[in-house]
Amino acid sequence: MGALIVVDIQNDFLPGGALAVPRGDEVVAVANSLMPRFRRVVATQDWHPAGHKSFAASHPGRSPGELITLAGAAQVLWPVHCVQGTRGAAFAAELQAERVDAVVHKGMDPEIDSYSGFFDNDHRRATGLEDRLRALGESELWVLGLATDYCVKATALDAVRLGFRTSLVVDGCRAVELQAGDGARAIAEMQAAGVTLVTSGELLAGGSAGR
Ligand code: VGL
Ligand code: ZN
Repeated sequence: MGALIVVDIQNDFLPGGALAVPRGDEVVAVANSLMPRFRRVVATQDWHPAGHKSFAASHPGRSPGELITLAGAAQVLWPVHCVQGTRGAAFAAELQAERVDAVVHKGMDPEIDSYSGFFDNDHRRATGLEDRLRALGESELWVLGLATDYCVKATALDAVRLGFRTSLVVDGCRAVELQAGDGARAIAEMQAAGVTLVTSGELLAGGSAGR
């Protein structure tokens, strides 16, 4: 039993995109190599309405990288990114999206951000990912994608909290790193929370990873 969760491998998070993750393009080949090895592949897409409150442009006088309070919590302001239906929100062209069994959208509520594939940032509203995985009978998850220090971290932390056996495919992730070291800190935090660290090489050598 096992499902691969492919987090936010979208054009806007690749080099040249609106919220480019350094070397974010390198995770595409890792995802492509692993997807055929899993019985189930679920991909998340950051899927914001125009004018989303996580965009600096939605707050006159604010710039990307600044912190504000949104829905009672600290919120980093981002460049406009992953607006529903735009090219920037589409999966990376090289991603073998035909291998994706289900797509879960997040970040649609204009008033609150959603880093996790499972819940909005206040944990009040679920995206449907948990229900989907439970309906499929999946209890063991492998997570990769973009970005390590935001959506990958939030997704993996929620997964362990929800009781899924959760592994992070470390070489299948890249970090934004607003502060140097954010990626390594995120990985340490996931590991401390009970996430197992693996590499794609280990999974591929194991033959039928996650089956
Ligand atoms: C993400 C910042 C804003 C991510 C999404 O996918 O990690 N980061 N929206
Ligand atoms: Zn976003």
